[in-house]
This record gives sequence, structure tokens and C-alpha cells, in this order.
Amino acid sequence: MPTKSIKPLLSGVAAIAVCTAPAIAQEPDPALQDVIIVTGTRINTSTELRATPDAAPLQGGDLTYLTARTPGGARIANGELSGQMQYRGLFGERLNLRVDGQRFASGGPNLMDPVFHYAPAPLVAAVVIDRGVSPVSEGPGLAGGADAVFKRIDYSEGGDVTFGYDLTIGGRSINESIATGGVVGASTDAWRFNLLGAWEEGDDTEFADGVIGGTAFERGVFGASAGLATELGEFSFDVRRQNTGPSGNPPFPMDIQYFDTDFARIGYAHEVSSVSIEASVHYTDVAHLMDNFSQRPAPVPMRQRATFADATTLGGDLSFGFAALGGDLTVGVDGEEVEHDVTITNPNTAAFFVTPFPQIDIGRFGGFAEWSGVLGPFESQLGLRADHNTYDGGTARVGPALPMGPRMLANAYNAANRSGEEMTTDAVARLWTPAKDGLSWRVTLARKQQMPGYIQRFGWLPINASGGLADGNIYVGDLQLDPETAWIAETGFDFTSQQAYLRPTVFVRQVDDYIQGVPFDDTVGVTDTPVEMIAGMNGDPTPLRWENVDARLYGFDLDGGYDFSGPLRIDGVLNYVRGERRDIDDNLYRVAPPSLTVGLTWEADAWSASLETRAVAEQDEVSRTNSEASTDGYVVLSAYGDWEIREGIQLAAGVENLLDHVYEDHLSGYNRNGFGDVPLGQRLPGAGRGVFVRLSVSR
Ligand SMILES: [Cu+2]
Repeated sequence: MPTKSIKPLLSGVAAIAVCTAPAIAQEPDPALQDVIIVTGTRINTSTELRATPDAAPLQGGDLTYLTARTPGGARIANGELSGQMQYRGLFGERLNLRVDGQRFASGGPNLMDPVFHYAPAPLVAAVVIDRGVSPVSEGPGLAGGADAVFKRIDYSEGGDVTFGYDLTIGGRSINESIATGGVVGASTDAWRFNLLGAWEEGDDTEFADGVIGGTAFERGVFGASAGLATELGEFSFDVRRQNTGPSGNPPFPMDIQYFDTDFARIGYAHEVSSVSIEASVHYTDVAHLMDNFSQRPAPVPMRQRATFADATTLGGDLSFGFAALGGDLTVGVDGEEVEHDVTITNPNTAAFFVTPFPQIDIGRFGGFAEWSGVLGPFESQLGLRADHNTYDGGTARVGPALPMGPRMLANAYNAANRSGEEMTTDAVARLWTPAKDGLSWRVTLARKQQMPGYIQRFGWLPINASGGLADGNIYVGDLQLDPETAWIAETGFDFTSQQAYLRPTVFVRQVDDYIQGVPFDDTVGVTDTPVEMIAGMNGDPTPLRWENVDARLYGFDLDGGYDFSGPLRIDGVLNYVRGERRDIDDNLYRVAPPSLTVGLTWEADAWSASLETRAVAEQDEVSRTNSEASTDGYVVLSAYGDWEIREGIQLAAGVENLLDHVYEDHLSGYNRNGFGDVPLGQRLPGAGRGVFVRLSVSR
């Protein structure tokens, strides 16, 4: 596998397949997973090589800035703390994302709190990205997935108490932000305990033409993690509270007032007569308030809105691993109960309230079998899973101050059958050849299914909730939606030598019953239904309705690098993805344009310095259905470096956007907040020239 001279992934943060992070129990197989080491962090498993000090440009506390630097990765920018990971053209709930191994439902109906909102970078040791598709053992998810593994003070050797810490403090000039946090704790070989905490805040981001209004943010996290190794097995306990304060979301009609979110999990692991048992129960509770008046120019009192959104997830899993059929077999069950409830209010009028997503209950109970072993010339991971899904929507309520139209729609919704059940099944085959002369071939074939989201199924009131698409359209749901079914094929190879590495992949994802917005009826622009009437009053006379359509995504991506003799090395990531409708002549919405990032690094023993060029092509393969505007290409230069001052102390610093170029990131939304220096309706620009500094200390 990769050798010490190779520091894959141009970010320099990274050590794909080179390192195990402390909290990752098993050594990841490089054919299956990419591991991005986020900050300087202790590596307890000394069997693996340590990455050279990290030096990714600190672009912000949102982890999706980092995952966007990997092959196939991109960032949907809906706010400084509301970035969504895009992977090979898909994003949102279609990806199987976990925070420290925990699956849970976001609270915001526009995903203002996507999963990685709950993984502030100062707390994260590593991001483990499932290459291509997620294994069935990690739960359902249409294509691809990732886990943000938290820093932790792990068990130590022997009975003496050892103390440890892993802390990061960083700052950026472009928005006068700080991001600080980490873990402090103690352990023996029988127990471990650590506190964790993070604090991040920033002002509005600047760019060459002024200020991007509504990009200030604040977020705090505190919690604890503990483990107890007993003769009956290992028990682990994790609790965490996250308080996100007022944070802007320029591409949405509202901004975050708060997210108050609690996480709890109890885990169990044991090995009895060569059967490994793993189990956990976990709970997440999100309480959210957003509004359209406290962080942006307030509309007239009659039009002011404050929306409360709650979500709870109660889940659990149990699995057994043992040797079988010449390999290792894991069988297990898992599931969760999710509740969503959303209420729109006008803070000036108690008689104005409405529940666009009233008491939605989503249930899932599934089982899987996953086998790893040798299959002819291949190493393989083969998995099957089946899930029984249930859904049920509560009764919509409409306050007396609302007009007749919404009342009629609520009555129709309340009279409809709002519950049902559905089986979904997944099958995954991942095959790769053992590395020979540094070369390993990979093939993945998969069928994956995805249940419709609650927004897409239950949205009875025409409003601007789209699960975070931020396309400006008003949407209504469809109680009859079918699950999406993806047929996935990909192939590529990983080549590694003393001097070079190259890991290209070509892929195709055929998605039947892909759910997206379509025109509400055949007479677009003619207001002949209550839905179009209400949508028109809310500013969009041509609303969309969620519908099963047919789609296809295909493309290729790679990373590669070459270590010249001497201290110079070059690394690059190339991404190309196309997303198109198969039923009509149109493209999928918000798909990343082709991009190439190349970093040239001077690498000394204790320090390194990189010059990075990021070239992004124009994107004119845009969605007409979603009224998506095309964007021009651009090139951004950055420079950064790192210095390992001594063991356990690392300093990173750099300048992003060296030339202070003004550019439109295709995956940023359109500005809707009416202040700052970005005109209304214009795509939000990238950050201007700024410096960052980050200090990491660990022991
Ligand atoms: Cu929200």
C-alpha cells in the first residue's frame, strides 16, 4: 500500500489509506474507504504510517469544505454552517451520512442543519468516506456515504491513568472568525473518559466587491465520551449538546435563529467464542427556530414569519460477526423511529399559524447480511439488506388568520390517506484485486433504494421548503410517491508506487423514480388551482410538485500525485459528473461543474508549503425545470503551509484566493436576503482573499 513518501489528496490533510484514525476500530480497506485526517491528531494504532502534518486551507468550520476536496466531492453552499456534501452529483438525504457513527434526522425542512452541521471541524479526527457506495451494514442510502469520526481519548496501555488532549484553535481573516475546540480526558486500559467542546463564530464573509450579507454564524458544542472495558464486553457512552446561534442562510427565505440539539448513545461490543457482537441505542433531538426578520431586512409585520421545526430520532442496531463460507459474515438488524413537526407562525399575530408538516412519523426496521472474503481473483464485500418502512402524517392545523385557500388544502390533506408502508431492498457487490506491483483493480455493482423524504411526500401547503434545494421554487408534495431505485456500476484502479499514485474511477448511476420537482399541472402559468393561487400569493405562480421521474448520473474522477526526487511533490484531484433526466430533455439540478485542483508542495522534514490552483469549468448543463442559471468557469489560487513545531504541536497557515478573484461557485445558491453587496437573485460569490492560521496541540 502507499508508502511514506506518498501523501495523497492534495489537501495535505490527508492520508487516504495511509493512516488509521484513533477512533476507527478497524484498519480501513483502501479499496472501500477514503480516510481524511482532519486535524493533527494522536494516532494510537502505531501499525500504520502517520500522515505528515495537515495543511488543508482552513476554509471554515463546515466539514463539507473538506469533503469537497476529495474525488467525487463537492459542496452545496446554503450558508456558512449549512453546507451539504455532494458526492458524484447526489446530495441531501440521498447520502448515508453519520456523525461519529450515528444516523439521525435533520430538523430543518430546508436542511439548514444537514448531518455534517453537527460535526464542527475542531471536534473531528477524521472523515471516512465510503468509496462509491455505502456498505449495506451502514444502513440504507442511495449512493455513497461518509462518517465524521470524532476525536477521542482512547484506552491506553496498562493500569496507570494517562491524560490526553487534542485541541485546535484557528482563525480566518475573511470573516474574522474563530474555530476552536477539541477533547481533554484520561484513560487506562480498562476505562476512558473525555470531555469535548467547540466554539465557532464569525462575521459576514468579505469578497473583493464588498460583504456577503447574512453569512455570520455562531455554534457551540459540549459533551462527553466514555468507555468501560469489562469482562462482559465494552460499553461506551456518548452525550453531546449543540447550540447553533443566529447564523445566516442567504439562499433561503429565512435564517437560523437556533438549533438546540441533543445527542445520546450507548454502545456495546463484545467478543464471545470468535463471534463479535455489536449493539447500540441512540437518540437525537433537534429543536429549531428560523425566521425572516431578525437577520435580514424585516418585511412588513403581516409578512413576518417564525418557523419552529423539531425532529427526534430513536434508533438502535445489533449485529453479529463470525467466520463463514471461507470469509467473514456480519448479520444484523437496525432501525429508527423519526418524528418531524413543523409550525409556521407570525410572531405578531397569535391567530396566524399553520403546520405544513404536522407530526410526521417515519419508521424503519431492517436486516442485512454482509460477507467479506476472497472470490476467485478478487477480494470482495457482498451485501444484501431489506428494510420495512412505515410513514404516517398527522392532522394539519390552520390558524384563524389564514385565508380560505390554505384551509381548503388542509381539509383535503386531512381527508386523504396519509399513512403507508413499503419494503426497500439493497444489494451491493464490491470487488477488488489484491495490490500487485502497486496496482489494484476495483469494480462495484449495486442496487440501492431510497424512501421519499417527508418533505416530498407530505408537503400539502405550497411553500418554499424543498429539503435544501434553494432554487427559489415553491413545492408541494405527493402522498403517492414511490421509492427511488438506483442501479450503480463503477470501475477503476488504484496504483501506488514509491513516487506516484493514481486512482481513477468511472461510474454510472441509473436512478429510476428519481424524485424531483415537475410543473404542477399542464397549464403552467395559468392560475386554475388553489395550489397555484396560494403559491402565486407567496411569490411563485408556477409551483413545482414532487414526482417520480427517471434520471442518470455518470462521470469520472481521480486523484493522483507524483513525488519528484528532492522535496517537491505534486498532487491533483479531477472531477467530472453529468446528471440528466431520462424521461425528458433536461439536466439534473445543482450538479457540480467539472473541476481540477492541483497542488505543488515543497516538503521538508518538519514543514511543508503548497501552492494550489483550483480550476472550475463553466456549468451550462443546467436544469430548466428548476430554473437553474448557468455559471462561468474560474480559477482560484491559494497558498498554505504547515510546520510541526515539535511532536504534538502543529501550526498551519495560508492565504486563500491569492488574487482576490470574484467568482460564482455553481453550487452556491442565489442571494435572497436583500442586504450586503450581492444583488438580490444573484449567485453568491466565493470568499475573497484572506489568511488563516490554525494551531493544533495533542498528547
Ligand atoms: Cu430552518
